[in-house]
Amino acid sequence: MNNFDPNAAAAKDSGIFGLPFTLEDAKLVLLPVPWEVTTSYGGGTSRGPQAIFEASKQVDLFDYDLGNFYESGIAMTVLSQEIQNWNTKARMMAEIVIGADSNTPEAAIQAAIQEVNTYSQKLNHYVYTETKKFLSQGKMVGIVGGDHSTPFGAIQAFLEHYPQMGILHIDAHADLRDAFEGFEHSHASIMHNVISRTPLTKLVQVGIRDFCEEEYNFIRLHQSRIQTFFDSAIFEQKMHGKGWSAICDEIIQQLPGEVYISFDIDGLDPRFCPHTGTPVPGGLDFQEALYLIKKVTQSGRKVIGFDLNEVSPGTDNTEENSEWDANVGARLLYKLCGYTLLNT
Ligand SMILES: [Mn+2]
Repeated sequence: MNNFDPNAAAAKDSGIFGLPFTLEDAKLVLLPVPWEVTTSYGGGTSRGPQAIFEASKQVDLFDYDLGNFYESGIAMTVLSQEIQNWNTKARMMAEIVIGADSNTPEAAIQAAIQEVNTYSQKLNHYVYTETKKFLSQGKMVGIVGGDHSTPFGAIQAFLEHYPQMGILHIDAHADLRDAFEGFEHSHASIMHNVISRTPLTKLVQVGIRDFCEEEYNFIRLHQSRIQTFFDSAIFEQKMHGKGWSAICDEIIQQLPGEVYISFDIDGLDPRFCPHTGTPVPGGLDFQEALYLIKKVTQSGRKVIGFDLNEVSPGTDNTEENSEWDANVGARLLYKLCGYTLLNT
């Protein structure tokens, strides 16, 4: 922090948000996971962490709601080259499955699915181990995806540390599909995996507006553990004159005292994330999402950690293409850091 001027432009070799912290002196560690193996529609989310890192240098450090929380220290780990290599190899295998037609031998499809699943397990183990390491050091942790399959290992590690925690899941999709396209750890299956493979007791979903009947039935089957605030139900309440603040209170009431936030950027209105893999019309306004998170902390609950995923700079690398999504992502990430650091 010596010689650091929070009001100046970010130095060239600075860390995330232009900050000078090392992993050792940061209270909050961000783990980037450049991974998009199972995405089936628009691509680019594996480059999300790098794009957010670059855009983060433009974020003003002083925050209207949270003051100078950055002083507790925020640092991002170096992007793992090994994970990027796994991503490339597993993606090639996934494309065999996604692009399969009637001429593709069934054995080739099954072998490719098997290989993708093995890479996903390796990825989950990596994210679990890294998260566990930092939590054991007494640090807070945030995951920066990548697609929405990336936080599974982190959620496992958080649950070992905070067994009573609940998940606040902001997303356009329910993500409750069982092994979508045969991939056990598909981005569309993250919360199915959390419910079926971890002891999590409370999943509270907000903004959900794209799901299949099987997912709807899964929610009803697990209604003691899953509470879903569908986007169209939220909209209808608003049309009947109910304020967002009162709706937030109902959402928050479902959450336990310790809250992990799993934030898929496509939970927001697509104008905030036009290049995300699977945009859906409708969704939350940027300020509505922030207000919900603020109210979680005002209720006395603690945000203990988070993931931010599906931010994509697009695939054609033009500057106007890449900047906006990452700009929104970096600002959202900064707020998530701030509300998490309130606990320190
Ligand atoms: Mn999702």
